[in-house]
Amino acid sequence: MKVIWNSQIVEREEVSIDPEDRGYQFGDGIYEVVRAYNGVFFCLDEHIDRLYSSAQKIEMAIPQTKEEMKSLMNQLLKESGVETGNLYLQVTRGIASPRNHVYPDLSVLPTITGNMTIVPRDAEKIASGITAVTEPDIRWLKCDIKSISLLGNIMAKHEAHKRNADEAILHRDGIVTECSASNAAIVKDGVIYTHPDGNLILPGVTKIVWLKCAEALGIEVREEPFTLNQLAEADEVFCSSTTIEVMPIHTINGEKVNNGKSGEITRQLADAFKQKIEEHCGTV
Ligand code: DCS
Repeated sequence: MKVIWNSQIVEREEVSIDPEDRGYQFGDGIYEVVRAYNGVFFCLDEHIDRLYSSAQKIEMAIPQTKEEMKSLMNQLLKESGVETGNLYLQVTRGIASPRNHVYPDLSVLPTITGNMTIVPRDAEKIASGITAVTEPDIRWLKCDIKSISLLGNIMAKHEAHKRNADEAILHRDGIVTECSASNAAIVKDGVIYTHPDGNLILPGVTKIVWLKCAEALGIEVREEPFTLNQLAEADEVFCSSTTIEVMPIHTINGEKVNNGKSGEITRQLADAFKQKIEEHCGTV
C-alpha cells in the first residue's frame, strides 16, 4: 500500500514513526480528511487552505508549498489506484528529543503521513439518515484547529456508540455547537440554523458547499447558535462532513425527528451537494 511519508510516496512498510515524534508524544499535530470521487479530489483547495490555516494557528511551518502538497496528494491518489475514498493526511511537529512541552525550533521538520482508503458513497444512508444522541461538549476552546488531539471527540462518539447511536450532537450549557465528527444544523419553519464559525467549531468544508447550495436554492440560513430546546423542536436536523456529505438525523435521544424521515430541505441540500460533486468529479 502506497502512502505519503514526508515529501515522498513510499510503501507503507517503509514508514517508521519515532517514539519521540511530537504527534505521538503530545498529540501535537493537525490533519485533514479529503474525499475523492472517481479518482478526483473534491474541494481540495478548501482542505489545503484549512490545513495551512491550522498550521499557522499552532505556529507550525509546513515545508511544502500548498501546490507541492496538492501534487503529493494527487500523486498518492493516482498511485494508490483508489477511485472513491478518503485521504487521511496528518502533519505533526516532528521529532524532538528530549521530550519538552516547548516547541522545538523551526529546523525540526514536521512529520507528514497520508494514506488513502476505499470508502464507497453510501447513497442509501444519505437518503434515510442516521441516529444521534446529545452529549456535553467537553472539548477545548480551539475547536477551529483541526487538531489530531481528538480525545474529547472520540469520547463523545464512543458514548453515542454505547447508546446505539451513530453520532453525538455536542452542546455547551445547552447551546449546540457541532457533532463529534461533523457540523450540525436544524431546520425550523423553512430556515436553516447552524452555529457560526469561531473557536467553538471546526469550519467545515462541506458546510462551505452546502451554504452555497442553500443560497442557490433560495433557502434562508442563519449562522447563529441554537439551543437543545430548539433542536428538540426542529422540523429537520442534519449534520455534514467530508465523509458523510449532507446527512439527515432522523432520531435524537430515541425521539423521532420529522416522523423518522429525512426532511424536504435536507433532501434538497443533499441533492444539490451531490450535484456539486458531480460537476467536479463526474457521476456518483
Ligand atoms: N466538525 C468536526 C468536529 C469534524 O471532525 C468534522 C470533519 C467536521 C466538523 C466537518 O468538516 P468537513 O466538512 O470539512 O469534513 N471530520 C473529518 C473526520 O475526522 N472524519 O471525517 C471528516
